[in-house]
Amino acid sequence: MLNEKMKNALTDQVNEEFYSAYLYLSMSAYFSKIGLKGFANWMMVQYKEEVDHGMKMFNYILSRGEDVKLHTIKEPPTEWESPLQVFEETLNHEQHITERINYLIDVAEEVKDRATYNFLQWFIDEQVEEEENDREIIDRLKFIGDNGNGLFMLDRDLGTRTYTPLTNEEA
Ligand code: OFO
Repeated sequence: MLNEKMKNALTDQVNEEFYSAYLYLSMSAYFSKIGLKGFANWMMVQYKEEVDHGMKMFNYILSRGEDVKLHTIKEPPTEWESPLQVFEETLNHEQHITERINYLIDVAEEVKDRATYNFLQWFIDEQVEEEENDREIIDRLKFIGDNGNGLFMLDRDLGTRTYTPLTNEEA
């Protein structure tokens, strides 16, 4: 059993995570279209990780004996002006998700739900890592500026990112 407010907040977060997945899938399509295959790969890995986040949240609600009413996922944007703009938007979005996770923790504390409080710690660590990754890529893109060679090298680096599924304990 979950407190009603807690359950609703977690269910909204399932939607937020699947929207994140959609957003990054759309960004992956944008990068493919402009010929940056490595950037497209990076965003495709990000998409898969967000699906894992959504499923982790979904499975947790079920594990507490609740049903899950899924909401409509809103449509993501499809066009950006530059790779830098994409990653600035990605960082903004992750900062929004961090605020959401902090809100969920506030609710868990308010309703004295220790299990959910513990469950959310994984997401806190994940958010630190995600924001750091985005900042690093933004810094590199700013350093590169209009240098085509630099962009080519970054594209090659981002193309090496691989998806690692969550372990059984994490999922
Ligand atoms: Fe990007 O961490 Fe989930 O949303």
